[in-house]
Amino acid sequence: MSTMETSKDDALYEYPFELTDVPRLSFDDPQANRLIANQKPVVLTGTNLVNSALHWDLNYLKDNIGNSLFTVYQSKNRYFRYYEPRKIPQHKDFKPPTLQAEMNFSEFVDKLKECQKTGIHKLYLQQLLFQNIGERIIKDFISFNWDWINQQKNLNRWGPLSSNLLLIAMAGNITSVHYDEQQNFLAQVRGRKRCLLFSPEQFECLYPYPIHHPHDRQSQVNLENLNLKKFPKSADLEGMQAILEPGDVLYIPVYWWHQIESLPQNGVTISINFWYKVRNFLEESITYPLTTSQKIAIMRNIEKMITDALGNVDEVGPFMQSMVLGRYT
Ligand code: QVQ
Ligand code: ZN
Repeated sequence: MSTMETSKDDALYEYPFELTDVPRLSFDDPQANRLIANQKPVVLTGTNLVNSALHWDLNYLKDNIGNSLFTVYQSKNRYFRYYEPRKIPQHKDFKPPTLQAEMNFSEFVDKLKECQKTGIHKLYLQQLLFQNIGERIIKDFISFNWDWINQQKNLNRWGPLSSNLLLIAMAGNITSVHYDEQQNFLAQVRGRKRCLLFSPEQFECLYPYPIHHPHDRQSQVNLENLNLKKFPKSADLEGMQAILEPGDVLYIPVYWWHQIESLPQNGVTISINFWYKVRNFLEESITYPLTTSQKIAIMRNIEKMITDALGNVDEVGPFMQSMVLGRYT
């Protein structure tokens, strides 16, 4: 068994590509801070970041989180691939892979019990924290280790905290592989999560959807069923993996691809993420060679500009092909 697997992980799906372990270091290990400074993934132990939430479970949250509405995604299978509703009008044939509903927490708990019994649907509660939630939860939230995480933000010259997402998943849920444009500390509160990470350099192996597509930033590749005919370069994938336990904090660097699976166990998994904006690198003095992240940011800007200039998403592909086929290929 690799160092990653423990007896309870016998059933971990074996991917057909290499997965090295994400380093797991104490938060006060200088190597941990070096990895974060170099935008490399690391699992941090001992941060106490969300220790004040480690007692959270469904009953406690139901009794204390208040009556506000929560966004809950429902999927017919275990996959939750994020999509942007505002980009759907440009893609008439797009079928949202999940249904999105708003409900209060006790409705969510009831629906969860029903889904766990029937096994027909999977649910995923994903709600930005701090929209008039109960004061017990606010007390727990205020007790997060903000000193440590603010120090990380300042040390690494990140932008402001943009949001905290409360994530409550059923066992088996998979958030499909994608990248975000923000720095992220993913804190595990309850249950265990298997996180796969791929560096931004693997961009060509993961075939992201076009920027104007509702699945912008999401990979077209199904890691559990590679289609080498359609996506031949996915054969060259090389990733990292981390199994998060309660109290662990995974640093997911901006533009790093990640797929998150809630491991089988009794009950739900609970996580809280901390997304930080990154400074616009164009405001910084640019040094060469450019980093891959900077090149991805440039590609995104060019794709947006072409899409806006053409005013028709169907023309973007042919336009870019005419620019490069036979000239740069
Ligand atoms: C999960 C992020 C992770 C979460 C779903 C969206 C979150 C994410 O499944 O743990 O924090 O960047 O992708
Ligand atoms: Zn993400």
